[in-house]
Parts: sequence; structure tokens; C-alpha cells
Amino acid sequence: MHEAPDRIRNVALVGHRGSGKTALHEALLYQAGAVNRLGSVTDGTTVSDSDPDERARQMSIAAALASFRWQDRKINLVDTPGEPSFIADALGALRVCESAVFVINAVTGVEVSSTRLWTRAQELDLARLIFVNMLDRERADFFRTLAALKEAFGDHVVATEIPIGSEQELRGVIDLVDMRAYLYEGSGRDNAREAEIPPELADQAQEYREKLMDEVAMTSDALAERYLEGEEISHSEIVDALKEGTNHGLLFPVTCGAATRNLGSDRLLDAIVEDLPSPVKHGGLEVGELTLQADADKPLYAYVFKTRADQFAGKLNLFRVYQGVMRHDSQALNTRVHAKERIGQLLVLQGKETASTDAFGPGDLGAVAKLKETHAGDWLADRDEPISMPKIALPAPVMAFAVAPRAKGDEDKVFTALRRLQEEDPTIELRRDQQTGEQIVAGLSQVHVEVVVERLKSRFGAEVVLKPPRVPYQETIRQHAKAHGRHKKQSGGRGQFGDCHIEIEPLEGGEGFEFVNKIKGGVIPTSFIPAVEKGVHDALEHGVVAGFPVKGVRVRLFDGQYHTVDSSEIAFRLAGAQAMRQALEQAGPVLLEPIMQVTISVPEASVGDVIGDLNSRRGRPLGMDSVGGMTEVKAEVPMAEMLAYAPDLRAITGGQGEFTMVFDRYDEMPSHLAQKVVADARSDGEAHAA
Ligand SMILES: Nc1nc2c(ncn2[C@@H]2O[C@H](COP(=O)(O)OP(=O)(O)OP(=O)(O)O)[C@@H](O)[C@H]2O)c(=O)[nH]1
Ligand SMILES: [Mg+2]
Repeated sequence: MHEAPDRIRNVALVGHRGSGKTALHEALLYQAGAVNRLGSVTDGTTVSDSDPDERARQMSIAAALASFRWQDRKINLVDTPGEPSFIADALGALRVCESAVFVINAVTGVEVSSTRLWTRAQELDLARLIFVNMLDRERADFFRTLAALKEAFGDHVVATEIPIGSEQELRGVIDLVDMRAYLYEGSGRDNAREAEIPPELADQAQEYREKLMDEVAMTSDALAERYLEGEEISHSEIVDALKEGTNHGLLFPVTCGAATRNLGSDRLLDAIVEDLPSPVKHGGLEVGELTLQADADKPLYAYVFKTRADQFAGKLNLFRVYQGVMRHDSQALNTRVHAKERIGQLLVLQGKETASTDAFGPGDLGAVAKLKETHAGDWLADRDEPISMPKIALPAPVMAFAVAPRAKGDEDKVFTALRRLQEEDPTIELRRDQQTGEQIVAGLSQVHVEVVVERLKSRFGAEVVLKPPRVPYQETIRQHAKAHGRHKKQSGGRGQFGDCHIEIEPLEGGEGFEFVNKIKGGVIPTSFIPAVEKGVHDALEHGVVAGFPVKGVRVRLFDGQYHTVDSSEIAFRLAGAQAMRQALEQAGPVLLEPIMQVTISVPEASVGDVIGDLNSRRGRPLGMDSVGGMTEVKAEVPMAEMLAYAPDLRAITGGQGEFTMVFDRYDEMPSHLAQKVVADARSDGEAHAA
């Protein structure tokens, strides 16, 4: 038996790092009876942050699913990481859910990541609730946060509750639909008590009730007309309009509370069940040619949105069934590898416990253990038809480190482990360094790569040393130059002969490479031209300044010679490379370095120090913005200066600052600094030759 799709609610908990998503996830589970104790992030006892490294860092790293019942509905709740390095999991969760609950910190307000995630939820047309959390904390302010939410996300953000008291005095909430108060004592399951609105808050409650009514009335023309005529709108009409409006993304209710005090989670559960859509609400999902429908009688299509390691079940794949039914002891086709997977055990993740089940119906989220080849991004289906989800735009990995096994001979072990980790996190990039042959691991930030290293050790027993990140320098030319290359060898038997003349010049835009063949009268036969081009390429791979790849060059091949007997492809290739190296020497070669766009979010008091520090890193400030109580500084900084920024920013801001950066462009390096890079590259080269 599987759950009827209209009784399911798929909800992603999203928001800025540290806004209390995991604490709220825990409170919702506890309130619904899925766990017996209210776990805490600080004690490392939550369901969602179950990995040792999540506990050690007190932050979520991977998406975590928990399924439980409330008001006889099945809620599939996905907790997601707020740290930008792990954003892939938040974006992935938004894709498989109909709704999102945005968790906002009432002290710091709306922060960068929330804005980014809101845009994504908007694109996906998700229904949204907002939970203003941490109202019990010092300097928390519900009304300031509400104003910031409206400014960031528009006027359809509307409070359905306001708090009673704040900071240490937080006592409960007023429901603006029922116009009743709910007072909370302790953090137990039965901590709420209904009461009259305290008289001193009556005016404020009335004021916000009217704002709510203005929004609710606008969800339908008929209602709007009656409301504007001054007619009475009944309680049940308000409830229905609120539900419909939320369901269709016409308005975004704001509720509030304090997750760690289990204050407000009962009411949030009600809102999830009553106001958020089920998987059948908005018709089918269109993927390419197919429209998948929440219909149990149609062929199976399930999408794997997350692969994660579980300490008991091993490799787990979390999936969403879009159509048909996923049954245990069955087979399903993985449409990427065109191979059958045996679906052995199907698992319902119920908080601390895991139960097996015989089927997941359309619209449901579930887990399956022990699949051989399947990982996140794959489809499991009845038919082998090509199908692919539109790709999510993920940030590019910019922080690259070379890793070497601590013990000699562990290369294979390390590599296999890295591949497994990459299955769990698509923003990890693995490659070999062309110049040194080293294994490179690239991620979105230093923290990101550090987590990879910790997991290599804790999960695979593979210990590695990280070498400081390498900056991917490039080279280019500034002038026009001509050169001649000749390869000639005459040592017994057949000789080797190739000869070419080229000229080179900078290519507009600086990025690419162009090869133009201007040979006339067959002085080099057409069949040898590609060999010359290959030779030119060989030389471009290791530039003459410091051995970095050369970009932004146009090469014209205009003359040469050949010999009917002694000419060969290899001879022309060597001649081409020789000509190119000489040409580069004369063409004013320079070193280019990557420039990053950096966004730093810091408390106002640290802004001066942060900018001073950026100046010493050759940074160029681009502007400042005030976002939710923090100041956001934007700047351009050379990547070479940002390699170990995280710990420095932590020190400057007393742990309060955060930053993200993305690659922007390549710029010429100042010559005194270029000299140092050249010297380093030389000594590196010698070390490798030795
Ligand atoms: N006082 C108070 N503390 C809270 C509340 N909610 C969460 N916290 C604490 O705030 C810290 C961050 O909470 P988390 O639940 O880990 O935040 P998160 O959004 O899951 O963080 P990431 O997973 O890193 O994005 C933890 O120490 C929590 O105990 C709250 O309502 N009141
Ligand atoms: Mg978390």
C-alpha cells in the first residue's frame, strides 16, 4: 500500500546558514511524535545533522529527509544546508518539493542566501511559508524582520501571526485569522494554551489583521469586490482564501516562533497541512517530451535527488516518484546507464528510525539502499526512454587543492573514495594537473574542500595531505611577431624534415585561439597542415613565461618547405612547436591571473577593517549594501590573494563574517608579482625533474 498523493506534503526547509532550519526540523519532528526527545544542534543530537562532521561544525552539510504524519497527512520534510558551499543540496530539494518553508533569523533578518533561494523557488513556482525564528534571542525583532521580508520579496509577504513579547520575554503568538492568543510554557509537546489577546496588544493585532485582510481579499476578484464594498467576510472564507492564495503562490504567509523552545511548531505543522499544496495540485511535471502525472496506474518514473551515505544502511538514494509506483523486490531501469537495478529494500526515513515499506506511490519521497550504479541526477523508470531533468545552474568550483595520499601506494584508494564523494556532491570537481600530474580537488570554498578531506578519512580511511591551492594562471601575448621553425635530421636511412613560417598576434577578447592557414602554391602539402597546428598547440600548453597555458593568440601559417621523401607529420609537428615557442618569446608574453568577484557579509562595525584588509590584498571595492542588519561589501580581488581568506575573515570579524566568490575574468599580473610566480614555477619544475 502506498500513500494517496493528495495526502502528501513535500516541504523543503531552506534559508541562510544558521537561521535554525535544523532546529526547526527537529521541533517539527518532535511535535509530530516522530522523535521522543527534542534534540539540539549544540549537543549534536538532532535527527538531521547526523554525520559526525555536521555535528562537529554545527552546520548541515547534506540534505536530510524525514517523513512523519500530522492531521493524518504524510509530511516529507527535507532539511537543507544554508552554507553556500553546499547549496547544491538546497537547490536539489527545492526541485522535488511543491513547497518551501523559508526560515529567517529574527536577529540578522533577510540574508544573501535566502534571497538567492527565494529567486530559485520563484522560478520553480513553489508555494512558500516563512517562519521568523529565534524570536527569543537578544536583539530579535519580528516587525523589523517583516519589513525586511516585504522589501526583499514583495508585498505579498503577509503576517498571519504576531509575537507576544520578545527576546527573553517571548511568551507566544497571536493568530490574526482567529484573533486568539497562544501562550507557550516549556518546550514539551503540550506547551501551548489558547487565551484571549492580551489587552495591551489588541490595537497592534487589529492593525496587522487589517493588513492581512487586505492581502487575502485580493486573491479573488469576487472577494475583493465585496471587501472593498465594506461587506463582512466570514471566517471560513478567510481561511479558504488564505489556503488558495498560498497554494498558488499569490501570497506568502509569515508565521513565527523559536525552534529551540518548540514555540510555534504545532502551528507551523497545521499551516503545512492546511495551506500548502499536495503533489496533485498543479498537474503533471513536464520533462522534455513527457508529462509525468501523479497517477499510480501509469509507468514508473522516479528521480533521484540525493545520494548519501548512511551509517547503518550504507549508500542511500533519496528519490521522488513522479509517476507510477516504486515497489520493493522489483526492478527499475536506470535511464542514464541503460541498466536494470534491483530495488531491494525501500525505506521510510522516520527520524531516528528507519522502517521498510513495500511501495512508494506517485508524489511521495522515499529512500532505497544498495543500488549499484545509481546516484543523484538519475531516473529510475519502467521504460528505457531518454529523460533528463533540466540542469540546475550550480556555482563553479573555484578553490582547487592538490591532494596527495599520506601513505605511498594509496593513490587508488584515495581516487575511488573521491569518486564516491563526488556522487554525493556534484559541485566537487576532480582532475589531474596537466603540469604536475597531481590529483586536484576543486570545490566552492575552503570549507567545502576541508569537508571532503575529513570525509575521506572518516568514511574511507583514506588520509591525504592538502597542498596550498594552485592558482590557474594563464599567459597571453601583447604584440605581433614572426618566427621560423625547422626540424631536420639526417642520420642514416630516411631523414626527418619539416619547415614552417608563422606570424602571431593578440586575439581580441583574450580567450580563445585561432589558426589560419595562408599557405599558397602547396609549399607545405595540405596533409601536413594539421600536424603544424598540433605542434602550435603543443607549444601553447606550456607558455614561455612560466609554463602556464597560453590563451588569446591568432596564428597565421604563411610559408614553409617540404621534402618529398623526408617530410613526415611528426617533423612538421616539431617544426610547428619550435616556431610557436620562438614567436611567443618575441610577442611580449605576459602572465594573467584570475580575478574573483567577492561578496562579503559582515557586521557594520567590521566594515572598515575588512576593506583595509582587502586593500592589502590588491582588492578593488565595488560597493556596499545593507542587507538585513549586515553590511554586504562587494569587491574584485585577485584569486591569489584569497586562497586562505576564510580564517582571516573569521579573525577580523570575530567569527561573524561570511563570504562567497565567483570567477570573473583574467587580468595581466603586475610584473614584480609575476616575477615571483615565474621563480616559483621554475623551482617547482626543477623539483619535478629531480
Ligand atoms: N535561542 C535560539 N537559538 C536557536 C533557535 N533556533 C536555532 N537556534 C540555535 O542556532 C544555531 C543554528 O541553528 P541550526 O538549526 O543549526 O541552523 P541551520 O539553519 O540548520 O544552519 P545550517 O544548517 O548551517 O544552515 C544552533 O546553535 C541552534 O541551537 C531559536 O529559535 N532560538
Ligand atoms: Mg542545518
